[in-house]
Amino acid sequence: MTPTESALVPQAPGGGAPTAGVRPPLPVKMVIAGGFGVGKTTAVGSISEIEPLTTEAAITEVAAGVDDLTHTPAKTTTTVAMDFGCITIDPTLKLYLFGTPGQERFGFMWDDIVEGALGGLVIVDTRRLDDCYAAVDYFEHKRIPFAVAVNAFDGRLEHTLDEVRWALDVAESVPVIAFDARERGSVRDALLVVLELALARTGG
Ligand SMILES: Nc1nc2c(ncn2[C@@H]2O[C@H](COP(=O)(O)OP(=O)(O)OP(=O)(O)O)[C@@H](O)[C@H]2O)c(=O)[nH]1
Ligand SMILES: [Mg+2]
Repeated sequence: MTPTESALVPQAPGGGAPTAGVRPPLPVKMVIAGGFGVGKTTAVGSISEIEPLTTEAAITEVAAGVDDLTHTPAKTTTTVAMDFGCITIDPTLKLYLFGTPGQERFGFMWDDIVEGALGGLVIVDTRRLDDCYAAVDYFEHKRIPFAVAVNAFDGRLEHTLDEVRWALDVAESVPVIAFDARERGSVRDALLVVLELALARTGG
């Protein structure tokens, strides 16, 4: 076990050795990030094996002219703190998912939310690429392994993955993939890409 892994293994109450025989799955923290309304809360909700913890609040008129609702007219709420969910990948590994808020005014929370994360999934809506630069920049500067997941709203992408890579100017080492935030299997595949990347980075 690497030092990172051993630091992540939960200890038995009282600080003793973990219960002999049954090893709990390794807990890994992952962040689901991205601009306003790209599908972060939807993605956490689709994959979580527990009822996700959400912090949705009604979008007020203060957001008018700030956040673009043209493409998501049905969206009436926004995340004001974070989303939380989890998914057991296999008996040895469990992902704890932390979704960020998307509105810019909550940007100050991102540092706390990503603390200790092994990797991030940055969700992008190709109809509003302008709203996505900040999240990509954030992960690049933090040096947290991340993948860009293009949410295929209504089953189609406005731009090819190569165009998205070029427009967002992401490094070749950053995977750019297409996914559907509403599909459990699709979110799982996207998370596995991040996991693989993060494990390769930690030498796992
Ligand atoms: N058609 C379609 N609608 C989607 C998809 N993903 C999310 N939605 C809808 O788009 C809206 C935005 O989804 P959210 O999951 O709230 O987005 P978010 O990124 O958490 O938003 P904030 O927390 O406000 O930044 C909701 O109305 C969803 O129902 C998708 O893949 N296809
Ligand atoms: Mg949200």
